[in-house]
Amino acid sequence: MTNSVVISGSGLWNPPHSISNEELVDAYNAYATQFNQQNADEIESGSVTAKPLSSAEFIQKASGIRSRYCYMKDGVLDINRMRPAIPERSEEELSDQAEMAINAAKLALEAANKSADDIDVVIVSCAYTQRSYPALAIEVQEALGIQGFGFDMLVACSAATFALHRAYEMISAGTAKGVLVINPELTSPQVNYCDRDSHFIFGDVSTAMVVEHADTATSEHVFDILSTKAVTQYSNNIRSNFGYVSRANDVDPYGADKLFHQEGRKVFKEVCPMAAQHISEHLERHELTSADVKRWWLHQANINMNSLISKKLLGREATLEEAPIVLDRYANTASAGSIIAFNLYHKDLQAGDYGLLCSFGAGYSIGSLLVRKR
Ligand code: CO8
Repeated sequence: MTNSVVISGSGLWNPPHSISNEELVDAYNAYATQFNQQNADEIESGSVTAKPLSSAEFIQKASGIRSRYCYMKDGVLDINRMRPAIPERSEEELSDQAEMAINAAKLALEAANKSADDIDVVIVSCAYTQRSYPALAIEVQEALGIQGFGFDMLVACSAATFALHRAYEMISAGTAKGVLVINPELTSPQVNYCDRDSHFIFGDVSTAMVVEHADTATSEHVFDILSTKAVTQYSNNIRSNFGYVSRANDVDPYGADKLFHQEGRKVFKEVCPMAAQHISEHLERHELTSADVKRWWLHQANINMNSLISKKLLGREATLEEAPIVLDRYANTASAGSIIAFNLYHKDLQAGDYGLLCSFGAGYSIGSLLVRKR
């Protein structure tokens, strides 16, 4: 056996519902107007801050997002609810996130030409899991009939790349024969749809990848993982305080600070140079430069971030062919963004072409994989 580790297939599943900027802004503005009317006296006296109005033009210009998928549209656009209405499932039913995970996993297995017998590790890795235990990965493992083990990982926007790193290491070490890395990004329950600055950012989606030895790979599009690189640096600029301790803190477990919130400008300024430096250093390890990379599957948080990072790397704006953008249709899907870009834009690459997957986000966390088409 050679020591080569490959990505041999990927899967992408999106929910059937989508919400355009216009629909989202109409609902938010109706909610904000109602809030301002209902709190007119307090706003007048200065004890309550008026809700500012949102704008679809701003959203598209500031982020590049036009639309996002939503696991459950019901409730999000209801100005008296402003959160998805997801019915609770019984303990005997498949959980929502496991179902999302399985949908993407089946597509990845099919693309990789693999069955459950070829997999012995399942990693469910995403920004949130809907419960702490039993692990979603074990529920997915059971539903797919996989023998071996599974575990969940949380690394916010870098969950997918960091899990691929673990898969790469397990295959390299010979402790696994086939790893299924799945990212069921159910973000909508954590979005504060009452917050003008962040109500538009996220979408729901599920992605998956199969990682195995080159010697067992039989699919049409196989990518050698040449190396991985990760870095984290603590920052409070992207944060969610939701957690099991809230109950003991005697606070509202659904307050605004328990949902996603960020200092978007600071994130932009701090993360772009970090990501560009990280990628350059990763390429230098292989005596490569940015010009040698045919495809950039970058994290999809904001189109202006990707444009700035690619300018720092290439000295010019990357073309859409070089660095595909999917966030116009999918929005920020936490860790799934770069995997969606890979899934949709890898088949045209030729043998020997280099590609780079890179995530950047909360933590801060940055993760990259340098790959080469077989
Ligand atoms: N409509 C109209 N105006 C608005 C809106 C809106 N919706 N929102 C803000 N404005 C206003 C602001 O109030 C401001 O007005 P003023 O100048 O009067 O103060 C003006 O527009 C400009 O505001 P900003 O400076 O905030 O706008 P930016 O140009 O910076 O764009 C962005 C805001 C789009 C948020 C941008 O800063 C950005 O994308 N930054 C990077 C964010 C990022 O990458 N975050 C990553 C977070 S994701 C992650 O790590 C994973 C977390 C886990 C997943 C969570 C799932 C829920």
